[in-house]
Amino acid sequence: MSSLRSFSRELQRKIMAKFLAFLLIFNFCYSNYSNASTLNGKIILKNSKGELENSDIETTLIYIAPLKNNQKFSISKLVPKMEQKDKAFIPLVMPILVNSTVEFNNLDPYMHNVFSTSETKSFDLGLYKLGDKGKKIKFDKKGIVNIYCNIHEQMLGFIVVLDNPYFSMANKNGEYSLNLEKIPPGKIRVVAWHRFSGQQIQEVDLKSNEIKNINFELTKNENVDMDKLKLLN
Ligand SMILES: [Cu+2]
Repeated sequence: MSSLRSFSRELQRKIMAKFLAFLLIFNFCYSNYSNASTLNGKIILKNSKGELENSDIETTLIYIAPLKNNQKFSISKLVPKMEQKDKAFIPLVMPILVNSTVEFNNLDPYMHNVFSTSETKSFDLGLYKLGDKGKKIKFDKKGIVNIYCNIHEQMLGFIVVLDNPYFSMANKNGEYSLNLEKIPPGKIRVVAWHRFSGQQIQEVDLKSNEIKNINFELTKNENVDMDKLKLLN
């Protein structure tokens, strides 16, 4: 009996040792996998004549093209809001992670309607006025969704549905900063997108814990067909 007890103690000890070794290795791999790299940069926007045209530079989106490592990302609990104010969609360009839900609120004292006929997501929220409870749509496919109002022809917004959370809008000076936490070192593609210029791509060989500077110069094409904008695959 006592030999059986000591055998079982021995077994427990071995299992515990294996478990501790596993924890140690797991922790090592995981800490190697984490990456505190940051991308910073500046966007310059020019017109077709080559002159600086930075008036709507803050509508430039910077994102990381699809990563090849099947990483899964969790959706933020904060519901992003696209508002209708002074006959415009605010923000004009809204990047979100795929499967996020967006709330649409009318802040004007008159009716608006919100709809899209985009391949990525087509929907129609009908007419609604100030104070009507925010209407919500889930975007379950990546791509660019053009948003319109059928009362005010000039209203156009974009929801850009991306498959990773590494995205940022430029600020009024054209600067951006992207925290690349948890992207493993290796080659990534950084994309700058403006609705008038299409996309510009730069490949970056990312190392662990590095701060990199990537600048973009985009040229506007005022004749671009807004209904044919596409994301990079
Ligand atoms: Cu409207």
